[in-house]
Amino acid sequence: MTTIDDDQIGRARVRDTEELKAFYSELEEMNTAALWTVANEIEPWYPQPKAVPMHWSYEALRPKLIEAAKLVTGDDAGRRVVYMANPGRKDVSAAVGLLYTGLQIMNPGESMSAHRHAASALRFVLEGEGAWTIVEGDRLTVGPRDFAITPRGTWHEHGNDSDTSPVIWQDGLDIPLINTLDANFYAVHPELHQVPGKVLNSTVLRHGAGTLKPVGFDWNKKYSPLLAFPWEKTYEALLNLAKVSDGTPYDGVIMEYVNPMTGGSVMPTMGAHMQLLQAGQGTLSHRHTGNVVYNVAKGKGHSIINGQRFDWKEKDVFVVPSWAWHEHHNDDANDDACLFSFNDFPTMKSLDLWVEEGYDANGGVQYLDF
Ligand code: 1HN
Repeated sequence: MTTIDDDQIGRARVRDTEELKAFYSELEEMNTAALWTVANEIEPWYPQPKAVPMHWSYEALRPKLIEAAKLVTGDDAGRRVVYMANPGRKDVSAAVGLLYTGLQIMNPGESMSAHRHAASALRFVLEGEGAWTIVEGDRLTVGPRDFAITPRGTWHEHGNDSDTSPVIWQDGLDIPLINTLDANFYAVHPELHQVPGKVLNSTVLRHGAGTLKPVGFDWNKKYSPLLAFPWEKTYEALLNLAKVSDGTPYDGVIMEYVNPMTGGSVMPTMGAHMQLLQAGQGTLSHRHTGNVVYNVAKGKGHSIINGQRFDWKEKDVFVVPSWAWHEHHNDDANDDACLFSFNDFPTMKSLDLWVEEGYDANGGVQYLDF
C-alpha cells in the first residue's frame, strides 16, 4: 500500500514564493493555471465526496408537504416537491453524489401534466391509495411501497384518484449527473396529457411474470420494459429468499429490481434494491464507490455511516455517500425491517469504477485494490 502523504515525490509539493505567486497571476490572466497548485486536490488518494451522510425524518417533513399542498398548485409548481438538499451538494440540488431525491405530494383529484426529459426518474410510494402514473401511454396504478420507473425520454404524468387523502411518494432522479454531463433535455407534451392505452398496468401484465419471459416481444432499449414493481411480490420474494439464505454480510437479505429481459439494472444510470433485516439483525460494515439513497419501507432501526449513528423509522430518508463505511441494524427484536434504496451503481460499474471493501466476521478488513 502507498503512504497517504502529499510530501513525497509523486505528489505536488511546490511551496509558494513571491516569484511563483506573480507567475500564477500571469497564468490566470491567460486563463490558465499551474497543475501542481491543484493536482493533489483533483487527484485525491481515495474518493472525497462533497455530500455528507444525512437523515431526514418523515414525521418532521410531512407537515411541510401538507403545507406545500396548500401554498402552491400542481399546475404552477409543475411538480409539488420538497427535495433533500445535502449541505455539501446544494450546488447541484443533489441528496448525495449526483443523485436527486424529493418527496412529492398530490392532493385528492389532482393530476400533473405530461413531460419528458433526458434524466431518468423513479418513484417509491410512501402513502395514499389513489396514485397513478402514465408512462409512455401505459397507465399504472401504484400503492404504498410500490416501486415504479420513468426511464430517460419517456413521456410521463401522474395524479391522485382518491377523493379523500393525499398521495406522497419519493422521487429519485439522476438529474445532477445528467446536468453535470451537460446532457439534459426537457419537453412539455404538446397535448399536455397522454391518451392512455385501454389496458391498465400493461407493462406489468406483459413483463411482470418474473421467471417467465414473453415470446415474440423484441426489446432493444437500455431500460426495463417492466415499469412497476408491486410491494406484495417484492416482500414475498424477500421472505422466500430468507428461508434459504442469510443474504450478504453487509446488507442482509437483499434483492435488486431488475430488467426482466436482461437481469441487469432497471435503468442504465440507476439501480434499486429492497432489503430485509431480520428481527434484531445487524450487518457488518463495508464501503464502496457509488452513492445510495434509502427509504425505510418497514420497521425501525439505525445505520452507522462513517462512525455517525442515524436512527430511522418508516418512511424516513437517509443517504450513504460514496466510499463511506456503513452498516445497518434492525432495532426491533420481534419484527423484520425493510429498506428500499436506489443508487448510481450501474453508472459506476459501466464506467469500470466499482471498488468495494469490507470487514469480515473476525474484524479484519478485506482490502480490495482499485
Ligand atoms: C420530475 O419530472 C418529476 O415527473 C419529479 O414527477 C421531480 C425533479 C427534478 C426534475 C424533474 C416528476 C423532478 C422532476
